[in-house]
Amino acid sequence: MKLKVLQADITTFEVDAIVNAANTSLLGGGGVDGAIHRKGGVEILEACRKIRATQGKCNPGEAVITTAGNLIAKYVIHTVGPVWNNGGKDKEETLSKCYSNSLRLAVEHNCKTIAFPNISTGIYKFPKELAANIAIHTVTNDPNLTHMKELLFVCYDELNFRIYQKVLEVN
Ligand code: AR6
Repeated sequence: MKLKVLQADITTFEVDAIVNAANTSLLGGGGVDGAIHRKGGVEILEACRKIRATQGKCNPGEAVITTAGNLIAKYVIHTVGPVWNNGGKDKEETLSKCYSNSLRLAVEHNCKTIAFPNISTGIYKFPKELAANIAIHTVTNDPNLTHMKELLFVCYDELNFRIYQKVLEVN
């Protein structure tokens, strides 16, 4: 099985790419974004600033790639999840794009291992069960998955961890 679920801190992973649940500014924030920038150091922020200067903000659903700075991973892929607000199909599609665009960037950079956090399920308040279903459905149906050796879903909170285990069992 290429897909794995773990409960851990994503900043500690020795994978080719870790994915960051960023915001449109790409300049850092709280949650997993804060943890990645804190541990990864200023190199990541500098790379994000360069991207901002050349291509502007990162829209929800899109992804960009930078160095991982002081982290053990090679790259950080920053993607911007949707803010749930009142939800809707467009929010679901945007979340799905976060996973497919991140996976595409990873493959374009010859990554074989990637770790995803539970994008949008923290500060952006996307319902966890729906988000897990979208994440798993998107990656399992993405042709880019065939290029990967391992794809990890790194859950931080116990509830997400249990939800992912359950959803993966029935898929
Ligand atoms: N490792 C893995 N997962 C983590 C970690 C960690 N170290 N820390 C938190 N999580 P969030 P969002 C989980 O809020 O909802 C930021 O301010 C957390 O339990 O980080 O996409 C950005 O700048 C949750 O399940 O991201 C944006 O403004 C998941 O990561 C905004 O938050 C996502 O929670 C993005 O909100």
